Amino acid sequence: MTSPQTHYRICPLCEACCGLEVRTEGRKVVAIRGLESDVFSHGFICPKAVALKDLHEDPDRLRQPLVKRDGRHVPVSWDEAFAEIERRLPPILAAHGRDALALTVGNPAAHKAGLLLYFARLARAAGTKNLYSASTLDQMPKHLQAGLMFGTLFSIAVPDIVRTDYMLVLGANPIASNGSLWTVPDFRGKAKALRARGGKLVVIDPRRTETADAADEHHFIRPGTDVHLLAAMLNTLFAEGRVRLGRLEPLVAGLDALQQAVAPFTPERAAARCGIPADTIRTLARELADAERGVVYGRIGTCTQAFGTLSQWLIDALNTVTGHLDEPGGAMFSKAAAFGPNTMGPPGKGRGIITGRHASRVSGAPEVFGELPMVKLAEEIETGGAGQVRALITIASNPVLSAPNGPRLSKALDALDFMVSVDIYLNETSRHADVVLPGVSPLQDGHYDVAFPQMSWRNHARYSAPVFARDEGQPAEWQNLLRLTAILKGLGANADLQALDDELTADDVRKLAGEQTPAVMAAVSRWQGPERLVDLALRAGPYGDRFGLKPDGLNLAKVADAPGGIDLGELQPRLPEMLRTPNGKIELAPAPLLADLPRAVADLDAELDRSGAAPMSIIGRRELRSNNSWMHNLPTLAKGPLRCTLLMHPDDAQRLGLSDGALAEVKRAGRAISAPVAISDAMMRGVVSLPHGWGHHLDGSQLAVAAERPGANLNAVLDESLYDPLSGNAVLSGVAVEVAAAT
Ligand SMILES: Nc1nc2c(c(=O)[nH]1)N[C@H]1C(S)=C(S)[C@@H](COP(=O)(O)OP(=O)(O)OC[C@H]3O[C@@H](n4cnc5c(=O)[nH]c(N)nc54)[C@H](O)[C@@H]3O)O[C@H]1N2
Ligand SMILES: Nc1nc2c(c(=O)[nH]1)N[C@H]1C(S)=C(S)[C@@H](COP(=O)(O)OP(=O)(O)OC[C@H]3O[C@@H](n4cnc5c(=O)[nH]c(N)nc54)[C@H](O)[C@@H]3O)O[C@H]1N2
Ligand code: SF4
Ligand SMILES: [Mo]
Repeated sequence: MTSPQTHYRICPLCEACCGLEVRTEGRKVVAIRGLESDVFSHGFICPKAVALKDLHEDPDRLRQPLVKRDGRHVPVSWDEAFAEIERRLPPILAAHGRDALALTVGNPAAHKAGLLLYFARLARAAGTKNLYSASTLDQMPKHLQAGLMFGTLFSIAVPDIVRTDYMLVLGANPIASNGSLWTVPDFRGKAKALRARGGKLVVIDPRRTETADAADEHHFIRPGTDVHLLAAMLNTLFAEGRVRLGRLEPLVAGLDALQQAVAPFTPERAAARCGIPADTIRTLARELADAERGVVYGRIGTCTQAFGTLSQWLIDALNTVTGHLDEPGGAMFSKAAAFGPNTMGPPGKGRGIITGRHASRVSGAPEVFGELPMVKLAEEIETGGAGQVRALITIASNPVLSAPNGPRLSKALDALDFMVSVDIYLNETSRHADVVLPGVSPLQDGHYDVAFPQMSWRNHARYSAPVFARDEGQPAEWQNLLRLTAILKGLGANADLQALDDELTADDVRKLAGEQTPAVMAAVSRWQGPERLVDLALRAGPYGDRFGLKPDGLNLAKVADAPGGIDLGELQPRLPEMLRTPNGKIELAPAPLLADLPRAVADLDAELDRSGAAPMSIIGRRELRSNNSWMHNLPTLAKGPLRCTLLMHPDDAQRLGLSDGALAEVKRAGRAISAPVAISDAMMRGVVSLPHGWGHHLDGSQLAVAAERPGANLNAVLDESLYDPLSGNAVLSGVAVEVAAAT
């Protein structure tokens, strides 16, 4: 008998980053529950956490590399897999240049310190302009707006929910999603407390969501029109003399330009477009302005639309002109213990951001934070000529399901000369790969959240060590990325990885500590790989021990010795210290946003098709027991009612002759999917909702549980030609489709 043990693990499955207690006996997981003593999540979890056991034990989870031979994937040794990559990839780059290789990185990388930190190294070594990520299917508008207004991509203001009296939520459903670009475990509990102390929660969404049900008020909005609502709220505040900047007055640039910019957006004009009455728009503006402590928060519904970046801008413009930015109970900035770009360099001023340093080859879409839009990947593979993408490495990314027009991308992947997938499954995307390099189970991996403390409801530092040792011979994921880096640097598949890692880490340290490099390297030498980088970042960070100069400060050893983490206190006002804009001000009217605004003004007067045959508008949705495209193979989550259903208002169902459970066909541009209808008056009329991440019926995948109920791929009908030109973000919401009874 092996004795039971308990371990601490930060849940890697969504942005809430809950602290878990994992009980094991030998190599078996016997229980997973929320850790009550976690300083950040206090025991909260959702049903997905328990599925980590399923994930760990999933027989379909890859444990050995695969190489495609004669169209079939066969297991090979690690050395064979890397030898195959070395044999096939460098000649393509030698013949066609660095841009012939594209890299995509997906959502799980944000939850794996090893993947995130070593992807950066891989991308640098690749030296290609063709970098793509899930960010342009998700939150790029937010990063761009944060960069333009506050100076860095991670300067994201989050609601100080525990102290607010008024919260306006647009395009987010944190009760199902558990929050995004805002790390906030137990949103439901915190929202309940808000209301219990007399506060008010208002939700704007084309569906009356779980979050709307827990709110005081909900308003339907026509998908894709938040820009009009937000601009009209600002218009109201200016018209009624309610703008108050408070202590931010000397820090704000562009107030007059903002006032002029929103002038065309009267509540009456906006109402006609967005479907929310003018009086309601005025009331929302007044309530926000009158709230002692109030905040506006907008998430994916306001990002994945044609006016994504404009909407993010106007959200923080509202927070600023109502005096709620950087105030307790308003929209505040976290102060991360490590990796925070707004904690580095001299305080109060910086270089700001630059975009458009290069553009995509075929469409000329501008680079944003070094990335090109995921919607442009297929055409870069398909279109011949110098710079054509001929090889691809996907890292924890499944664009065949997650990007619009997945079928086109799927076909394009078949046309590549060579493809590598770093993934844990043989799925819709990795089935196209010539070589698949499996990652480890999260329980075999140490973890520190690199990204999420930049936007957390409370400051904290937490580390979780691996629960189990890796399987015999299985490298850590960062080691696989480092080995790919070695190949791309021309060092070969059998390079000395330790030496390469030391060299790359010393480069990082040199930038940070200059002459002190040897001393700093010695100080962090107790750790290896990503842990060494975390130790470095913590020690150099705003709470750090400065490598011994501040003995009371943080380092990774201290954080690791505190299971449940170290609390760093509630959010504190950080202006002007956190600004990194060139003029040291909050940019209320950044030039690129002003330049893009005429597009929204033109849309304000867009003719609404009110004829009976108007196409339906389709939006997505998230379900608590699912996560994007890759958790449908876990029995604990897969069981229960069918989740991939098409929600539709009863009037629309009647008009289209569809009854509950009937199969509907959804069509656009000659592509079609079908899904069972679920009739619900929670839908706005004219809008249907289907979750994304389904469609697990494709040949060559190895997902036995998911294939039993494959669902329909929403992205098979969405349109890669639709995107926000500023951020490159895909339009995934409010796309016009035809809906009819399936024949
Ligand atoms: N229509 C529509 N499309 C959407 C969205 C939407 O709302 N509507 N949402 C978008 C959003 S917000 C996002 S973030 C993207 C996500 O887009 P992606 O990141 O492309 O998709 P995921 O479904 O998260 O798939 C992650 C991949 O990582 C693999 N994986 C999981 N864990 C690990 C690991 O530990 N290591 C490795 N190496 N691989 C791992 C999985 O097997 C899977 O192949 O989807 C976007 N697509
Ligand atoms: N259970 C679960 N949790 C998840 C995920 C998951 O797939 N499942 N995915 C994770 C990921 S990668 C992310 S990015 C986050 C996202 O987290 P959230 O942003 O909270 O995502 P959603 O739950 O999709 O909520 C978006 C809401 O926007 C609404 N909406 C759609 N179009 C519009 C519009 O034009 N205007 C407005 N105002 N609203 C609109 C939708 O109806 C929906 O209710 O969730 C994360 N957490
Ligand atoms: S909400 Fe659920 S999936 Fe998200 S981190 Fe917490 S336990 Fe994990
Ligand atoms: Mo996402």
